[in-house]
Amino acid sequence: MRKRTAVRWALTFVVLILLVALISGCSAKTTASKAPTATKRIIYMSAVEYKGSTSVEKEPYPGQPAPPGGGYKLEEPKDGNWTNSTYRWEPGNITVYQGDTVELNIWGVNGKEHPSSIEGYVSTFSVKRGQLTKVSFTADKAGIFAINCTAHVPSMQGQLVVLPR
Ligand SMILES: [Cu+2]
Repeated sequence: MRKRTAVRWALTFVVLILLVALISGCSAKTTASKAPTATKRIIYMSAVEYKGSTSVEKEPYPGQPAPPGGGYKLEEPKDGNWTNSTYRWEPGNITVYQGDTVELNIWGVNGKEHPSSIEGYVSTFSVKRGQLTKVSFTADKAGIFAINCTAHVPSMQGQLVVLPR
């Protein structure tokens, strides 16, 4: 009888130790997501115009005008075909760490000119068709910042994501 009680106590003790180990293991902070040291990030982007077209035979022309601002275009049918297009940054979102030095290299694929800015970082820059525009800055503030082209609103808005260090 005594032996059995001792075994029971020993088992209870082992279970308690395992529970404590499990709970402390779950609540331990993870260190895997630590930011790497500040670095120079060279990022390549493009100013692009996506286009789509079809025939009125396959799909009726939508009729309503495209939203204003120059970011969207909808052209009335010509010879039975109608087209639509939109301007975008490609990629639209870029991510860096706070403290990184950033060099954006932006190629103008379509659109004569894209007068632009990066909220909180770059007050003005311009991307022209067939030219590479370099935009450099130090990402000293964490947050999400709009990359805006004022000629193609609202679709040509990207986001600079600066992760806190
Ligand atoms: Cu634009």
